[in-house]
Amino acid sequence: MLPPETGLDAWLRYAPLSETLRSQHKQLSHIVALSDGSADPVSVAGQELQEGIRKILGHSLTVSSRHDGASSDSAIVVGTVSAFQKSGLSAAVQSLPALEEDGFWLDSGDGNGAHIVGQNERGALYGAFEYLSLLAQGKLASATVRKAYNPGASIRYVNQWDNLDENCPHGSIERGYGGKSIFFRDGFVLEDLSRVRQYARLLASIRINGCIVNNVNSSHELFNETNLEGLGRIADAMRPYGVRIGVSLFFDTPRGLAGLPTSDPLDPAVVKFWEDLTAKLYKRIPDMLGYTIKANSEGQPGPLTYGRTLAEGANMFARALKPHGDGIVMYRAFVYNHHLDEADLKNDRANAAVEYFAHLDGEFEDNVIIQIKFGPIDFQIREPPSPLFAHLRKTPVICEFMVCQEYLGQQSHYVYMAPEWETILGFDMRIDGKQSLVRDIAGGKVHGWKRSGYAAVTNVGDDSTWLGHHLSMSNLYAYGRLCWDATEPAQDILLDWIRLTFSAENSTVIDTIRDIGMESWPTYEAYSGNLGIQTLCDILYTHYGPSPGSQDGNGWGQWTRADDKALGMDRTAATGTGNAAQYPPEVAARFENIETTPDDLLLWFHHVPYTHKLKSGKTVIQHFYDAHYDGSQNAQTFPKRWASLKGLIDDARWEHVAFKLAYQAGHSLVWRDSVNNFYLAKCGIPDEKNRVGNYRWRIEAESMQLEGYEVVDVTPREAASGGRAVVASSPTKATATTRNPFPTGKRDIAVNYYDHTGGHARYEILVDGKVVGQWTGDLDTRLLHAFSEHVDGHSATRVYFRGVEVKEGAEISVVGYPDGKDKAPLDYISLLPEGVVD
Ligand code: GCW
Repeated sequence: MLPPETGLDAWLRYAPLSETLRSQHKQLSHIVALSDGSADPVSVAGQELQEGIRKILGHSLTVSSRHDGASSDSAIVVGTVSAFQKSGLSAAVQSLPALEEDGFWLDSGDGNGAHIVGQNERGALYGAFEYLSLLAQGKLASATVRKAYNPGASIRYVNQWDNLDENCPHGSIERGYGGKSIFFRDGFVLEDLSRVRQYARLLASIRINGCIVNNVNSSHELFNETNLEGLGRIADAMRPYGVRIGVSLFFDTPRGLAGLPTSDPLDPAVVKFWEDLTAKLYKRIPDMLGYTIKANSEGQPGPLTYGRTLAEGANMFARALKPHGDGIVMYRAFVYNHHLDEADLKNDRANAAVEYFAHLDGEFEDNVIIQIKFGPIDFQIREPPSPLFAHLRKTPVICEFMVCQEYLGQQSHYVYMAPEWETILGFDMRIDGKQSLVRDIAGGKVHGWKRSGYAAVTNVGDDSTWLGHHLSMSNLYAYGRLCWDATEPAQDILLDWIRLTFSAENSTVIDTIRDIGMESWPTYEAYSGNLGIQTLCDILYTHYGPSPGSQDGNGWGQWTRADDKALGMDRTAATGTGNAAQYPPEVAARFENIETTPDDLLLWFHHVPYTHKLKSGKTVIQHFYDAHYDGSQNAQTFPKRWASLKGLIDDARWEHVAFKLAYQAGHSLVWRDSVNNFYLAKCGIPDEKNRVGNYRWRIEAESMQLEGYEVVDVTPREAASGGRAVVASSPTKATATTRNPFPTGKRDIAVNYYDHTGGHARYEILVDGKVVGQWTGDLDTRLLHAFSEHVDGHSATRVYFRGVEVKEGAEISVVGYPDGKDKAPLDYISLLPEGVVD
C-alpha cells in the first residue's frame, strides 16, 4: 500500500523513482550552492536539491557553499553567473547563451555533475526546481539537458483575495474554496506563517515571482501598525523563494485610517498620506513590488468619486512608489457600472473596459500597468479576449486569469482551465493588421514593453489540498508554466503535472488523468452554458449552481436577453451594442458577421432565434439539449475511470478525488435538467429526442405518500424536478413512501435531495422495510465551495445505492431526520436499470 498523502507538497513531493530508473543515474558527489547566506534563493536551492535527490534517487548528498576544484567535478553546482565567475568556474559560464532577468542555464551533465546557473538568485532557484522536475519525471535517466531558459513575461504574479475580517473572526477568502486564509485571521496577519512559506515554495517552483496578498476589495485596517509589521513578516517568509509581495489598497484609506476629510488624489494632504504610508511600507519591505487597485468598481470608491480621472488616481500611487525602487501600480480595468439598464439595447458591460481606459493611454506614469481580466465580462466558461488588449500601446498590461474556479464549479467540479486560457493567449488581435497574439501583447513583445505579463486570482487556503481539490492544482501549476512560456501546449503541461503529482511511470495513471483533465473543460461547458451564452450559474448569489434566469433582469450586465423567440447579446455595430467594433478591424469584421463568428461565441455576439442553424446543422436549442446530455453523460464516466486507479495512487488522495468526481457527476445532472428545462419552458420547442421533461425512471417526492413532509415550490423552478420538492414539517422525522411501478430487477437507486447550510439532516432509504442505504447531508462541511442556505440549484445533489434488487410493487420509503435548518429536503428518486443514467 502506498503511504497516504495530504497534497501539501503538491507537485513537489519528490516521489522515489523505480529501481530501474534509479539505477540509470550515477551517484553525484555533493551539492555546491554558491551562496553567502542561509535564507537566500541559492541556499534554498541547495537544500531543495539535497532533499529532492535524497527522496527521488535515494542518494544522500552534503551541501557546501564553496567550490573546491577537482573534487567538485561530479558535484551539482548551483549559483548565479557572477557567483560562478567568482568561484573559479568562469569556464562553465563563458559561452552561455543570453540570459534574461530570472532566466537560467541548466546543464544536467551526463550524471557527472551538473551546473545550474541563474541570471540572478531567483533564476538559480528556478533552475534547481527544473532539474528536480526533470529528475522526478524520470526525464534525466536517459537524456542530458543543456538548455537556457528565459521567461516570456517579467510579471508572473498571483493575487490572493484574502480578507482581513477585522469585524468577524473568520480568515475568509473572497471566492476562496480551499479553506481559510493562510495570511490573515481576525483583522491581523497570522502569527504562524509556515503555510505562507510552503506556498512560496510552490510558487517558486513554477517561476511565479510575485504575490499580492490581500483582497482587491481591501480595507484601510491593512495599514495599522500591527499589520505593517505583519506584512513585513509575510515578505520575509516569501523572500527566500524569490517571491516579492504587493498589497491591494482601499482607495478611501486616507479618510478611513487618517481621518482626512477626503481621499481626492489631487489633494496635497492625500498625496502626502500615501507618500508617507508608502515610505513606511518600504522601510519594512524594501523589495515590495507595488500596489494593486480596484477602484470605482462594484461599489468601491475611486478617483471618479472625487471628480478625477482614473489616470489621475493611478498616477498618485505611481508617484508615491517611485522614490523607493521599481514598484508598480497594477490598476485593474475591471471598472463598470453594475446598475446598467437592460431595457436599453445599446448598454453593454462588455464595452466598459475600453470605454473607461482606451482614451487614457499615454496619460499614465511609466510605472502604471493596467490589469485586464482575460475576457470582457468575468471569467466565464467561454469569452473572447478583452478588446482592451488591442487599445493600450503606451501603457503596459497584465492579463488576469483566475486559478480558482469561481464560475467554473468552485473546485467541487474539476475543470482544467489551461485549454481555455490557450484560446485567449493564442488569439490574434490583428493590431494594425499585423499578427498580435494576446500572449505577445501581455509578454510585451508587440509594443516593446519591459514590464508586463500575468496575474491570476489563486485563492489557495489552509486546506492541505490548497485549492480544495487535488486535481484543481493542475490549474495553479499550468498557470505558472504558461506565464513563463505561453506557447506550451496545455496537454504537455498537464502530463508533467500528473507525473509529478501522481505517478511518473504508471501509464494507466498518466493516461487516465490526462484524459479526464483534457475533457474536463469541454465537458463543463457542455453541461453549463453553451455557444458563448456564459456559464449560466446563479450570478446573484454564490456563482455556483445553475440559474440561467439570474443573468437577466438586473443591473449586473451579464445578460443573455433570452425571451420566448431568441437569445444572445447582439454586440454588432450594425444593430447591437457595438462591442464587436471595439476589436481591430479584421477581428471586428469577423465578429460582426454571424457567418464568420465561431459557433462557440455565437451567442456572445449575436441575438438569434432558438431555431437558428449552427454550422453543425443543428439548431441552437437542440444543440443546448444535446450538449447538456452529452456533457453530463461524460461526467458520469469520470468516477468510473478514476476507480480504475484504486491502488495505483495512495488511498487518501484517491478517496478524496473519488468523492469529488462522484459529487460532480451527480451535480452535472442537476445542471443538465435545470438548463434544459429552463429553455424548454422559455421557447416551448421540444427536444427532438424527447428527453427533456421526460424522465422514465423517476418518481417525484411530491407524488409520494408523505408523512411529516410538505410540498414546496422551489426557486428557481428548474432547480427541482417538476418545480417542486418536499421538506420536513416535522422537527424529528419525515417519510415519503411509494411503490415500485417498474418490473422486478436490479436497480441503481438514485436519490436527488438538497444539501445546504444550517444543519446536517440524516436520511435512510428502505425497500420493503429493509434499510438499503443511509447518508448524512453534510456536504456543506465536506465540499469547500460557497454553499447555499436554500433549496436550490446550488444545494441540489444526488446519492446512489447501486445494484439493489427491487420487486415490482415493493414499498420504497425515504426517511429524513431533520437537523436545525436542514429539513431533509427531497426532490425525487430514480430506479434505474443498471447502466442507465437519468
Ligand atoms: O468576479 C467578480 C467576483 C467578485 C470580485 C470581482 C473582482 C473581488 O464575483 O467577488 O471581487 O470579480 O474581480 O473584483
